[in-house]
Amino acid sequence: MAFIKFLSSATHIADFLKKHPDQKNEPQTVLVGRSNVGKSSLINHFFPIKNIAKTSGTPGKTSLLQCFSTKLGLWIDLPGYGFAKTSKKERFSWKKSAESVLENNPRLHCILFLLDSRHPPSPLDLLFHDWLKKTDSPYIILLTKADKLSLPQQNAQKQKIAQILKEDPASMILYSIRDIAGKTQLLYRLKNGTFT
Ligand SMILES: Nc1nc2c(ncn2[C@@H]2O[C@H](COP(=O)(O)OP(=O)(O)OP(=O)(O)O)[C@@H](O)[C@H]2O)c(=O)[nH]1
Ligand SMILES: [Mg+2]
Repeated sequence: MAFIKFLSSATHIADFLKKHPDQKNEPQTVLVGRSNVGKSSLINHFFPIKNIAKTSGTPGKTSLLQCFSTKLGLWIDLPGYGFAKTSKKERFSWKKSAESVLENNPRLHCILFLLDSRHPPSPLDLLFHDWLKKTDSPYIILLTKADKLSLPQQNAQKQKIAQILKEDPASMILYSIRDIAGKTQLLYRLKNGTFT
């Protein structure tokens, strides 16, 4: 699964497609989740080409839609939400960028919704999850940084988060950039189009 190329960043998906008309019909996979949850790291791990997506220990690293051409269509790294230092103006522009990709978008193939496996979903996570349900959007929940938990803890957290979200635990994938278990499951689900 190595092919990936960074194309450009944009504030709105329409601007991006104007600049890259050849990408107009590509199915779009969008990564969503709070700041620092591991979105950019997942891209680097899933398509292992010398850290193509910028990651950071400091939250708020990804600030625009980062668009990548991949073997599985267009992948879009959305800026993380819930970064404490974000101003009102920045939150508004996040909303605009997110809406441009997530709403009324016939090319949207799947939303990868990332949650930290160690913590219960935050109020903003819950809000976004409600939105996914309400809009009947195709999504996969990934529980990131699983390597920071023991195996029994991983399973306990999966059950607990599933209960909070009223999701089937079997539909959620534990993901770690330290091994390939999550990556294998995600690849299978994306190729087969099995979304929640
Ligand atoms: N141990 C471990 N660390 C991880 C994993 N995934 C991400 N991290 C670390 O978490 C930090 C944040 O990762 P990013 O990928 O930059 O997070 P992001 O969601 O893109 O953050 P924003 O761009 O701010 O929205 C980095 O220090 C990563 O190395 C994982 O599976 N295991
Ligand atoms: Mg990022």
